[in-house]
Amino acid sequence: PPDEGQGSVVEERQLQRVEPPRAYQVVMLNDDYTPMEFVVMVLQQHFHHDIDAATQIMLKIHHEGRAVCGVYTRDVAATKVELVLAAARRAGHPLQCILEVA
Ligand code: NFA
Repeated sequence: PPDEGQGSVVEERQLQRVEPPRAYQVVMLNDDYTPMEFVVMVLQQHFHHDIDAATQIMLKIHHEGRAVCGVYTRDVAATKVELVLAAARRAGHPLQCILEVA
């Protein structure tokens, strides 16, 4: 077996192959009450879309019922869902978003 003592960084990488982390998508759902402007703001502030991309995603949700807001590792995606739901509740809107395995 290769020498594992005093191993170089290159050797360590060859010995420890790891799977990439599973990807999770944050999916936002349509409702009849949340203002379009609020959804666009959330998409800009929490998912870093510019105003044009945020508007397109908001309209896709409005017309198709749902759209992917972003794809992240599990912890980052779960935190985004919590922050978005907290912002929506705070503003009094029923906006929903969920995690899905990408
Ligand atoms: N359907 C909402 C409205 O007409 C807008 C909306 C878009 C809500 C995307 C939730 C998600 N005010």
